[in-house]
Amino acid sequence: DFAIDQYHSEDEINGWFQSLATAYPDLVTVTSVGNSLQGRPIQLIKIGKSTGQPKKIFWLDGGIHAREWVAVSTCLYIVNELVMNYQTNAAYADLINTIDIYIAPSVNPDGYEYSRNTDRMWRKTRSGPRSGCYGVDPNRNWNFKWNFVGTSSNPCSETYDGPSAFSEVETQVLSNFLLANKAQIKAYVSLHSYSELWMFPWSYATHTYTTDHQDYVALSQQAVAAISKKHGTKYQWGTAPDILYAVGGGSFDWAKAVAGIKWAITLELRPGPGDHDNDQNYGFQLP
Ligand code: 0X9
Ligand code: ZN
Repeated sequence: DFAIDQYHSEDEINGWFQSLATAYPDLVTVTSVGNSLQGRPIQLIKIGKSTGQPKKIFWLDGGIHAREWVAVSTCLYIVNELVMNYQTNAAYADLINTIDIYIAPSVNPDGYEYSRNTDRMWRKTRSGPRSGCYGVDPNRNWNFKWNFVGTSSNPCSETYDGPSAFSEVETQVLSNFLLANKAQIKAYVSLHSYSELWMFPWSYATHTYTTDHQDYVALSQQAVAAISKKHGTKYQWGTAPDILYAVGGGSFDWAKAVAGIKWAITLELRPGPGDHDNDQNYGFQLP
């Protein structure tokens, strides 16, 4: 009775996760990485079969920007897909037996609820007011290249990076969780919208690449080919400054530089950026 083709509230998501934990106790564990400023749990669902040994972790999060609802829904879709088809899909079963998949679908829950109930285009957290304005951009608030580029020190800006790095309790608890589990986490993937982009470090400067850049190139080519094969959508790939714009204090540079996670990837989901795309005019407000 959980409609996977609809957008859902925090309460609905949490209720569904609890029911999955009850129905699939050997497959699903539900916990939280901590609470938001307004006291909402930042829910985390772990999908994996216990082997009695520490397993590698694949991390996926969504909703760091409040108005990017499809990022939340895509996390939920993946949860549903894995849990419901585990018994019949050998590839899923193999994945779930081998690694643990950690999915945090809505890592800015106060912002998400504010976007659902009050201001559809809300992006930031809900801290403040500072200078009469609310919120910090949680994808400018991490302590790597904080306040360096693509950011603002004005509390009224959409890309306000906060009074200090990790000023936001949401980025604090999330980063602490990632650090505590960094030995196991092999991939950090963060979902945003929109424009159909597949991005990897470094995002703080143009033409600035990691030492394993060739690994990222090879993976990205395979990934966008796989995406295209499914529905014909053409994702562009590259570093954020090379294909979008430079950003300091973002989560994925931090995941690579500070937590030392091998794969750190940010996607901009649908709709696409251009005229070729029938749904491009919806922007963040994808039906
Ligand atoms: O500006 C952003 O934070 C992202 N675009 S969005 O329209 N979803 O706001 C791009 C971020 C790319 N870089 C990192 N994630 N570090
Ligand atoms: Zn975003």
